[in-house]
Amino acid sequence: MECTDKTDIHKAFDGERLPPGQRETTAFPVLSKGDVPSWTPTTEFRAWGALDRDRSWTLSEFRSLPHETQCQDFHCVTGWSRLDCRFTGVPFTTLAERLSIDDDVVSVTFHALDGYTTALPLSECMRDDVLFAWALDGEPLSGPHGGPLRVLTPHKYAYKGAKWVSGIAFRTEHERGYWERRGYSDSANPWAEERYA
Ligand SMILES: Nc1nc2c(c(=O)[nH]1)N[C@H]1C(S)=C(S)[C@@H](COP(=O)(O)O)O[C@H]1N2
Ligand SMILES: [Mo]
Repeated sequence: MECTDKTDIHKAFDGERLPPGQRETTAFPVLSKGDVPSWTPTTEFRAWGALDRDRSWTLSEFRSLPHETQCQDFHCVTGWSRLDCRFTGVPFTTLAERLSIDDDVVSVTFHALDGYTTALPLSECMRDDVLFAWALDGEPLSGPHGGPLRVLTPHKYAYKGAKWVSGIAFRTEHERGYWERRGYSDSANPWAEERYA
């Protein structure tokens, strides 16, 4: 399968491929704050906030947006990294091109069906490797790993990537997410070992 390689992004962070304090695993552990929520047939992915108008996509509409398969590394703040994950999905930048984002937007909050939230500055979202993905290694993303739709943020610890993502809010002020309010770093750069606030 054709795969755009994003496994060299560590160079831009002056770091090794395996960030400090991480160990490589070939397993893919599941880390969720609670049970796997269900995506019902009426659930839509929504974009709202400081936009010219709110937008929504059904899952099939979302999957018909321009998408690609990327090779990405995945770094969990608890110390494991899974290298060479092949995720298929829509880049944040592709979605952003279809929105009219107000000039005063500074931050995006990602909302998930389990009540989880996480947020990133808009500038840290505007990367083609920030992916809304529905497949891993050629298979549909499993429920425990965030299927049918999750976010990947390979430039951050993985808690910045919301599983079961149901929407994104464009905000004129940054707000902290679920783990960020509970002591985890808001900047979450793996190569600077920004684990805790
Ligand atoms: N909606 C939601 N997204 C989430 C979480 C969660 O509990 N709920 N956990 C985060 C954390 S802490 C990590 S490390 C990764 C884990 O992804 P995985 O279970 O696919 O390994 O998802 C992140 N995204
Ligand atoms: Mo995590």
